Amino acid sequence: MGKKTILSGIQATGNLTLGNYLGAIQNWVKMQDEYDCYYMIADLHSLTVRNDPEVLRKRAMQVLAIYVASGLDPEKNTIFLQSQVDAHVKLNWILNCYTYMGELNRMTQFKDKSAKHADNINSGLFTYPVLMASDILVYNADLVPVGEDQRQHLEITRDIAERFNAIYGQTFVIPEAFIGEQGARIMGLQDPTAKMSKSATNLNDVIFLNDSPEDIRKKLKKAVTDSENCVRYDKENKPGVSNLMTIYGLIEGKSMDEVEKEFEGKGYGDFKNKTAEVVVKKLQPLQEKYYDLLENPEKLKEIYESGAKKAQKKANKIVNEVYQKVGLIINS
Ligand code: ATP
Ligand code: LTN
Repeated sequence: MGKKTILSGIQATGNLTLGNYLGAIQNWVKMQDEYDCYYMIADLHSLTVRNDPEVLRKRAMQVLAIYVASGLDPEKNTIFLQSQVDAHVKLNWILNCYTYMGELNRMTQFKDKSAKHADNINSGLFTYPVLMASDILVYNADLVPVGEDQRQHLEITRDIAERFNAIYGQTFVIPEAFIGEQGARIMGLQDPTAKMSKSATNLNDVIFLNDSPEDIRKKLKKAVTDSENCVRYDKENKPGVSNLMTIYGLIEGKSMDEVEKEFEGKGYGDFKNKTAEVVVKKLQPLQEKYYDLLENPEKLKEIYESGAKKAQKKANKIVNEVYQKVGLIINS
């Protein structure tokens, strides 16, 4: 049997964060040998909020450089820009006609984003999950590695695929979310009850992957904790400390019990310093590669161009099959 297929992506809406890395990219890197992996930059999804065109193009290249600098090998994985593979948009239209308004109305990300962008509640924001479903189904992906916040979008994807299959016969693989246990939700450093997000307004809430060591130390020093001064995992009552423990544990490959033991009898000062050191150590080599790649736009171009070609091949097959099934006429 061939390798199973994986697809995932990240929007180019800002600098990537430690949440993106620990919740998504780190898992992708682990999967690249075992699976046939498609990793895209979700630049079309980025258009659901307003962007400066030049900034969006720059951000897309930054996301690509982060993918590669994090250890995704462009030879082993198909790495591409969503907008360069037309099949996504073609399938998107079809699937729009198999998705109900009521289903989309229940999406919590739509509610959150409409509250954040009250002046621009566009229909792209509303139908965002249908494009995401198209991204996944157009490769017949078996697994989709994402953070916890994307679970609902995976569920609607499965519902759409099942609905289509029920009408037209077996067409789509029903994909499963792959959500790592611990890194599924890295929280903000200032507000540990909300997820760390690249579009956050309070910069102290977020560690960006390209933050300098000084900034990382400063931000972690300021991170909200509690008055107990005891490194103990308790998400409900100690969300700040538990979040830092998660970050520490994920980077060091340690369980929460092990982290508790390591810092027994030590205060938050020590714990924060140590956490800052492991984050800096993890990000330093990544940043070096990242800046090297950004200075080499030709190399980046080579990666996304050959990625798009490979992706297009697979995606076109599935779109043609869908066109045929719904009654469209395909040019031979
Ligand atoms: P935005 O703030 O623009 O909505 P974001 O930081 O949430 O962006 P996305 O592009 O929506 O990033 O997400 C990319 C991937 O990173 C998804 O798989 C998402 O689940 C994951 N991810 C994002 N933030 C976190 C987080 N704080 N913890 C764990 N995973 C995360
Ligand atoms: N909505 C996702 C980004 C995304 C995605 C996808 C993730 C767009 N298309 C397909 C997995 C599979 C997010 O993380 N905000």
